[in-house]
Amino acid sequence: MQEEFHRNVSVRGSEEFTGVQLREPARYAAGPLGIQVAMQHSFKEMGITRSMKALLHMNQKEGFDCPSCAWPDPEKPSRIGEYCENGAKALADEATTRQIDAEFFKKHSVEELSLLTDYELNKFGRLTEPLVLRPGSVHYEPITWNDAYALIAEELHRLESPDEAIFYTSGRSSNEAAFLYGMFARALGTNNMPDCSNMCHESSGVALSETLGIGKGSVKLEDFYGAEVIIIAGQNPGTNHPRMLSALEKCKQNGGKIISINPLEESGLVNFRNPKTLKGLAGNGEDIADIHLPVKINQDVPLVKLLLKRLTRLDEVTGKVLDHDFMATYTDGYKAFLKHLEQYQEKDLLQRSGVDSDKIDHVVKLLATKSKIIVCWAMGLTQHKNGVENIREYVNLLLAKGAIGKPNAGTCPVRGHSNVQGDRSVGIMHYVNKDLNERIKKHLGFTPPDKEGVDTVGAIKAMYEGEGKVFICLGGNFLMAASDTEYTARALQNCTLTVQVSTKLNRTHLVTGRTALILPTLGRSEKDTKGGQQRYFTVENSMGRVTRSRGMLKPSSGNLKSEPELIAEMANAYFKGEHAMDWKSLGEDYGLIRSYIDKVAKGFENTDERSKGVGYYLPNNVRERDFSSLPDGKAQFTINALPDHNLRDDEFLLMTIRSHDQFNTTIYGLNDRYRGVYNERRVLFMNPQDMQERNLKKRDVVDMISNYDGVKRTANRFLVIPYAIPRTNLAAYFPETNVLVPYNHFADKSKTPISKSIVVKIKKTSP
Ligand SMILES: Nc1nc2c(c(=O)[nH]1)N[C@H]1C(S)=C(S)[C@@H](COP(=O)(O)OP(=O)(O)OC[C@H]3O[C@@H](n4cnc5c(=O)[nH]c(N)nc54)[C@H](O)[C@@H]3O)O[C@H]1N2
Ligand SMILES: Nc1nc2c(c(=O)[nH]1)N[C@H]1C(S)=C(S)[C@@H](COP(=O)(O)OP(=O)(O)OC[C@H]3O[C@@H](n4cnc5c(=O)[nH]c(N)nc54)[C@H](O)[C@@H]3O)O[C@H]1N2
Ligand code: SF4
Ligand SMILES: [Mo]
Repeated sequence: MQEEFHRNVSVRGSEEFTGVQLREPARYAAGPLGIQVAMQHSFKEMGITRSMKALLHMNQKEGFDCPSCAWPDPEKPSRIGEYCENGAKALADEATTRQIDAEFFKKHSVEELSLLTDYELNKFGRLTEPLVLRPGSVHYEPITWNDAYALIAEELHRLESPDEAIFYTSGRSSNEAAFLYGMFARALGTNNMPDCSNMCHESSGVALSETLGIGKGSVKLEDFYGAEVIIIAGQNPGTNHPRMLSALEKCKQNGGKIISINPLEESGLVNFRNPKTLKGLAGNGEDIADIHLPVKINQDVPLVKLLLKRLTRLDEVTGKVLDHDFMATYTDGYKAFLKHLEQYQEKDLLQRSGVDSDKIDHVVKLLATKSKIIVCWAMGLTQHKNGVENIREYVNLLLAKGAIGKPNAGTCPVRGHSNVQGDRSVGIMHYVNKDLNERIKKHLGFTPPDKEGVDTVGAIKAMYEGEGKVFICLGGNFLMAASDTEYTARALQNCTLTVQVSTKLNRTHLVTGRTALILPTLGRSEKDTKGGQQRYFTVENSMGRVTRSRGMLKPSSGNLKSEPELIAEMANAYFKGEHAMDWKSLGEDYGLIRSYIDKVAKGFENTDERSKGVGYYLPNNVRERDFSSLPDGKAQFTINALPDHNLRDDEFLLMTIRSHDQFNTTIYGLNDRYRGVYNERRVLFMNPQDMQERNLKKRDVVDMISNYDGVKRTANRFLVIPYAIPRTNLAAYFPETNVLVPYNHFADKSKTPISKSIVVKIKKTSP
C-alpha cells in the first residue's frame, strides 16, 4: 500500500506484546507510591539535582506552569511542592537530559524508526537542532534556521491559494505563541486553523455557547471547596487531572458529596491518599465518591433524564426541589422541557442507563435538597456522536436546580492540555468571528479572511484530497492524535511540505509530506533569554485565570528557538518586511505581543501587569448571570434525543481511554497502575460475562474490527482482560485504537471524533 508514496514507512509501528502482568485494580490514588513513581521518572530522566530544582519551581508564582493538564493552581501554592505524580512525569519527559541530533538521524532512517513503538520513539529524548527530510531521502539532515524559514516561505509562496496552507495547534503553546501563529495564518489569508480542541472539548464549547453564552466553564477552583454536590461525569481525574483530587478532598471535608458517573469505577474517585497530609501518607486517605453510577457507554442522556424525571416528580409534591424562580427569571424553554420529559418511560430510561434504580434514588435524594451543585466532565461526554447533547442535558439539570451563576455551583468542563483554553482565547479558531476580525483590522492593520477554515476533520480531508499542501503543526502529534490513522497518514503524505515545531520525536515526524521539517523548540521548564533578559509568557488555566510562566532550566541545546520567536521569524521570512505587523520586533519582545493581545483578544487587559502573582480572571458572563447574548437574553433549556446504537449480538461499544502512564500520544511508561495493568498497552478491558459468552479467556488475543459505511478497519492483537465494565462495553487505550475510528464520523455540530463510542466486533486470533 505504501509504494505509491515517497517512503516505505510503517504507519502503526510495532504491534508486538511487551509482557503483560496483571494485578487487582487499585482502591486508592496517589499516596507514598505516587511520590515514589514520580521520583523514579524524574531522577531517571533528569538526575536528582535538576529534578529537585525544577519540581520546586513548577506551579509556583515565579516559576513555570506545569506542562501537563490545565487544572488551575491554588492562589496560595504549597511551597513544598504544588504538583502531582503525572505533572512530575510530564516534566521529566520534557526536561530529560537525553538528546538526539543530526548524527542520530544520519544513523537511523525514518523507515527504520517507524518500526518502533510510540513509547520507544519518545524515549530517545529531546530534539536539539532544526532538521530537514528532503524529497526521496529517508534520512533527516541538519538545516540552518534561516534556510528552514526560506524553504517554508518558498513553499507557501508557491501555493495557488492561501487555503492550501493549514496551521494546526496543540494546546501546549503559550498565549503569545498562539496569538502570533493565528495572526500569521490570517495575514497569509486563511482561517485553516484546526487545533487539538477539535478532538477534545469542542463539544463542550458548542454546547455551552448555545445554552449559557460562553464556550468555557463557569466555576472557579475556590467554588469546589463549598459545593454541596459535585458530579464527575466522563472524567478520570486520578490520572488526568490529579490535583483535582485535593479540591474534591476539601469539598468532602467541608461536608460536600461527590457523585461519579462513569462506566468504570476509577481508582482516584474511590479514595485519595493526599501525599501532603499525614492522613494521606500514613493513614487511609479520603474516600472520594459517595456514590458511583456505572452508566453504560454513551447513556448519560437517558440517565440524566431519569434523574430529572424523578426530581420533577418530587417537586410536584413539595414545590421546592426545582428552582422555579431561577427558571422563570433566567431561562427560556423550561416548560417545553418539562413537558418533553413526560414522553419518556422511567423503565426504559433505567434500562438504557444500565444503573440500579436504588442508586438513582440515592442521587435524587442528594440532589433534591441541594442547589450548590457543580458538574465536571471531560472526554467521556464530548467524544460521542451526540457529544454536544450529552453536555446540554447536564446543563438542563443545573438550570433546573438553579445551580448556575452563583458561588459553589456551575459548569466545569475540565480542560486537557495546559493552555488549550488560552490558545482559543487569543485567536486559534477555524471559524470567523466578526468582532475579532474588526479588531484585527483596527489594531494590526491588515484585513483577515472572512471565509471559514478547516478544523481537524476538514484538514485531514483537504490533505487527503490534495487541497491542503503545506501543513504546519505548532506542537502535537497529529498523525497519532487524529482518527483513522491510515487515512490520516495518506493525507499527510499527500502534502508537499509538513513542518513540525516539536520538543520530542513522534510518528508525525516519520510519516510526512514530500519535504519535512522539524523545528525544535524550548519546553515550558527551560529558560528563555534574549539580550541577557529572561522572558516569560502567559497561559490561561481551565477556569479562565491568566498567569505568567517562566522557565528556569538550562535549555537542552543552544540551537533551540522559543515558539513566539520562531513563528515571528517564519512570518518575517515570508513577508520580507512587506506587512503591516512588525514581525521581527514581535519575536523579540513578548511584552509587545501582549500589548496586541490586550487590544485584539476579548477580555484581555493590561496583561503585562495583571498576570503577575495569582494573575487575573477573564470575564465570564455566566458568573454574572448575564445571558444577554442569547435569544431573549435567557439561558436555554434544550431538548435532546436519546442516543441509539442498535448494537447487533456480535457488536460492542468501545471507548478509547488514557492509561496512567501517558500524556495523549506521549507514552511515558507501560503501566496503568490504578487499573492493575503492568508492562503492556495492547490490552482490551472486557466484562467477564461477555467473555464467558464468547468463550474468551483472560489473555486471549483478539483483533478489533469496525465497519462504517462498508469500510472495515482493524486494530490487531489485543490481550483480553476481565474488568468491571458494563455488558457490551469495551475499553482500550488510544492512540493504538485510533486505526478504528472513521475520520468522517463525529459529534453533530462540534465534529469531535466518536472516540468513546466506536462500534466494533472482536475476532479471536492466534497469540
Ligand atoms: N496524565 C495525563 N493527563 C492528561 C492527559 C493524559 O493523556 N495523561 N490528557 C489531557 C487531555 S488533552 C485531556 S482532554 C484530558 C482527558 O481527561 P479524561 O476525559 O479524564 O480522559 P480519558 O482517559 O479519555 O477518560 C475518559 C473517562 O470517561 C469515561 N467515559 C467514557 N465514555 C463515557 C460515557 O459515555 N459516559 C460517561 N459518564 N463516562 C464515560 C471513561 O471511563 C474515563 O474514565 O486529560 C488531560 N490530562
Ligand atoms: N482515540 C482517541 N483519540 C484521541 C483522544 C482520545 O481520547 N481517544 N483524545 C484527543 C484529545 S482530547 C487530544 S487533546 C488530542 C491530542 O493531540 P495532540 O495535542 O496533537 O497530541 P499530544 O500527544 O499532546 O502531542 C505530543 C507532542 O507534542 C510535542 N510537544 C510537547 N511539548 C511541546 C511544547 O512545549 N511545544 C511544542 N511545540 N511541542 C511540544 C512533542 O513533540 C510531543 O511528541 O488527541 C485526541 N485523540
Ligand atoms: S494536576 Fe495537572 S497541572 Fe497540576 S501538577 Fe498535576 S498534571 Fe500538572
Ligand atoms: Mo484533550
